[in-house]
Amino acid sequence: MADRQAESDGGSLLVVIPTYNERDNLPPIVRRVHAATPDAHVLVVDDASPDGTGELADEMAGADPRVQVLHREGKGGLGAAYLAGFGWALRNGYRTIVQMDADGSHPPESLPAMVDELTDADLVIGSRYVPGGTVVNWPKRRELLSRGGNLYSRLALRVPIRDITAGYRVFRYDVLSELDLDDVDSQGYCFQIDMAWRTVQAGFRVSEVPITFTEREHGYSKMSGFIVREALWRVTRWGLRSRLGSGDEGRPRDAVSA
Ligand SMILES: Nc1nc2c(ncn2[C@@H]2O[C@H](COP(=O)(O)OP(=O)(O)OP(=O)(O)O)[C@@H](O)[C@H]2O)c(=O)[nH]1
Ligand SMILES: [Mg+2]
Repeated sequence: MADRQAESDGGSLLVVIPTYNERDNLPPIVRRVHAATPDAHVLVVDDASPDGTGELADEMAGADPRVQVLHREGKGGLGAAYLAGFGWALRNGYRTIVQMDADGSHPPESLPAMVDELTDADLVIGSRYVPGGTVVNWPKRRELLSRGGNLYSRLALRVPIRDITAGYRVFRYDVLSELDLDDVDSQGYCFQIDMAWRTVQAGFRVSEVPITFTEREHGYSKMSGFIVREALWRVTRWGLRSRLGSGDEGRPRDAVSA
């Protein structure tokens, strides 16, 4: 893995954007991030995209000191890319770390509200399923699957998070530094559930802020039978383990707010 390890100039908010073939989407999303939060730094984590997204990111970094790039050798999956970005963020001392997809599904315009919410929380989730949140351009079948996955996770894990599979999040430094990130190997949607579950179990406060999630206009969905089965199996196992363990491994319900 080539890591440019550019030094942070003291900016405290880092937006981690993983990319795999996102040439068309990257410039507009970074522009929107800086329009919404001018002081934010952006870390693009590119897995040697065949379409040249990594080179484009380097050009953007050359033109704007707020943009930096972490190059990885090959496609390693979204979870691994985020974990690499989180490690980089911790090493560079960022206090607030955002995860945001490049495809425009996660509106940068909601970032100020999400960061504000961090005064009362340690992890803020940009949520489709709290009042005010919504999904644009999703087939009914996809929404049902997402809602079903969230309902199942909420019941199995007994955490009152409405959108635990959401990928738009703001973490405090303390959360990511306390969790054992080396131990996280979940893929796809399960990565999001895994991180939220670990955050809850470590006693941190989770809050949700409504967002408008817009499905990407170009490209194809990564949703597959494998991703669904992995999430179902792992969530079931975690839920059973917490029930059979101390009996109350989760935190008090009132610590999570929407
Ligand atoms: N670095 C890196 N980024 C990835 C990889 N896979 C996906 N991404 C990025 O992760 C973000 C989310 O991926 P998407 O393809 O949008 O996946 P999704 O949102 O789960 O599913 P759809 O939008 O429905 O396709 C995007 O910014 C992708 O470019 C990967 O293997 N490596
Ligand atoms: Mg997407």
